[in-house]
Amino acid sequence: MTTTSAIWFLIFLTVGFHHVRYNAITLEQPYRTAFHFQPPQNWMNDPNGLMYYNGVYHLFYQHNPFGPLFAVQMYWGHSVSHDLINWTPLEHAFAPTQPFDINGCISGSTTILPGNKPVILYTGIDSQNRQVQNVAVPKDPSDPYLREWVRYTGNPVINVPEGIQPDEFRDPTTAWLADDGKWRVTIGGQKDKAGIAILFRSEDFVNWTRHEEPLYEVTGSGMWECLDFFPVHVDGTNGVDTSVTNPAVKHVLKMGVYDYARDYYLIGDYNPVKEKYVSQDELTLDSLRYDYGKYYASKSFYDPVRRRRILMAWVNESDSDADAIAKGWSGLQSFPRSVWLDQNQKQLVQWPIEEIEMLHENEVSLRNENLEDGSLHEILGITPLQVDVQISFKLTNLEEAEILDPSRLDPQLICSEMDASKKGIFGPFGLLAFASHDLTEQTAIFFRVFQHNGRYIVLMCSDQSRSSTRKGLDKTTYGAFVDIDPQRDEISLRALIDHSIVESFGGGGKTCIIARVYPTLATRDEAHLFAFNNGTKSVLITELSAWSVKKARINIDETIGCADA
Ligand code: DQQ
Repeated sequence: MTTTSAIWFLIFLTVGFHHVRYNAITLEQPYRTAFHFQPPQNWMNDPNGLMYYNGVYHLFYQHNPFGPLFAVQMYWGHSVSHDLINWTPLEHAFAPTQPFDINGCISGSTTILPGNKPVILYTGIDSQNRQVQNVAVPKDPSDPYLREWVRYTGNPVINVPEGIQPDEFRDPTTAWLADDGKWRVTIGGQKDKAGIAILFRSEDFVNWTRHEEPLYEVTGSGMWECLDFFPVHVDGTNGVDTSVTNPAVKHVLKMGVYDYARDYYLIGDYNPVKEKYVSQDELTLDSLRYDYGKYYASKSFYDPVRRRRILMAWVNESDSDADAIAKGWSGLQSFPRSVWLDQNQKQLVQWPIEEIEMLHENEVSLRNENLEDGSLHEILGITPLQVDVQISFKLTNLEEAEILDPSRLDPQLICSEMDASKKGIFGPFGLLAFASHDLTEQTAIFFRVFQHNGRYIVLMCSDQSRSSTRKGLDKTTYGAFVDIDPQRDEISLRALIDHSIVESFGGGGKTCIIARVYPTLATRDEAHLFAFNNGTKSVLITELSAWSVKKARINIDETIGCADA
């Protein structure tokens, strides 16, 4: 390059860069979130390597630093936090620069080795497009933020195993230490259409041996990615460190089922001697999911500070690539949730971490208000675009509930056919988020109660069909049953509402649904939040509490337009 062309190239770079910045500053950003994690700009997908180390929480994430759309050559974004609420952006932990990851640094996990030594195991796409597993350690373990990571020169430490396609072997879990003093790690793949959790063991984290049999496999389920494997107490809500195996714990195996982009999980027992996992139930399309809305590639970690297991996941957009380009970003992380085994040992329960309370202000509350057929109760005194709301309903005379058609037991289908506008007997009742004053726009999160096989069954729906006047959005309605007895229990709903996301927890966190929505009328001062009942039977709001949620400091780049508090 001549000197003149080099100067022109520099000018072009500078002008080009400022042009991008200028757009970012002047763009309206009504859909950027206030308390859900997102990077300053561009594309983000899976959370990676969540961990707590020396007083600091770390969140790494799949990032395309060059634009708001997915790219194969992923980087590891890196942010740190003291409270899991406010996050400071750091330099990328990895860029695809080495022969063993030159075509992408994709998902992986952290493990804390004895002596408090963090190590990352991640998938790299190598120069021959093979998915291989690589190790990295902090350059300076005394740096409080672990800004720089050094990749082991002997990478890859695990090559594609025999019989596995080179592009079907990815996303190592956090490793666990077995009684024999050796590490175990499991990595997702598929073999002859069976989803498999391939198991490896190692003494030193560098030399890994494949166990002949997978930890678990399911014929016909297709490729598994982003596995997670962790113990949960059989009794109590405390979390358990990943290496714990004893009769007081059960094990959860979570698999990202690629063909459906869904995170399913199983509960079962792990036998470390036989190196086998035995689940209580079989994996089917109706199996348990962490979340029945837009939610994928989740990852959990054990937080020793509050002795809990925390879960986060990638929440994709529901708008188009063109919208992502206009916004300059794409992708959120779900709000961190504590996760534990339900008392009945049949499912997990999830709940927003209590640190959200540091963002609460303007509490409003209500008790014992009857909602008759067709009533709307506006929740005033909060900021409807940034709110944490909890509401509980009590129902009486349930024997009048509709009978569920036994030929239609698919909850998502029932929710989309019987959307919030279709009157029932008990339900729909719940919340209308992001509602315009005339209700043209509304995101309805609601319940219906049916009779089925001699008992009562509670359906939870998130209905996006009227969430925006805009066309070309994915407005899929989501639904799932909530395992509670409405004769005995109140029916509770909590919703974290944040500009373009509604994260809903039914039945105290037994059923969770995330929806992405992009209102055009229900924005800024024009948005409302209502409790509603559109069933012929009245329902009693026993308790309602709502808080405005202050804006957290999340990866703030002051040059970028952010959602208003
Ligand atoms: N995303 C990563 C992969 C993972 C997939 C690539 C799941 O490692 O399997 O960005 O969303």
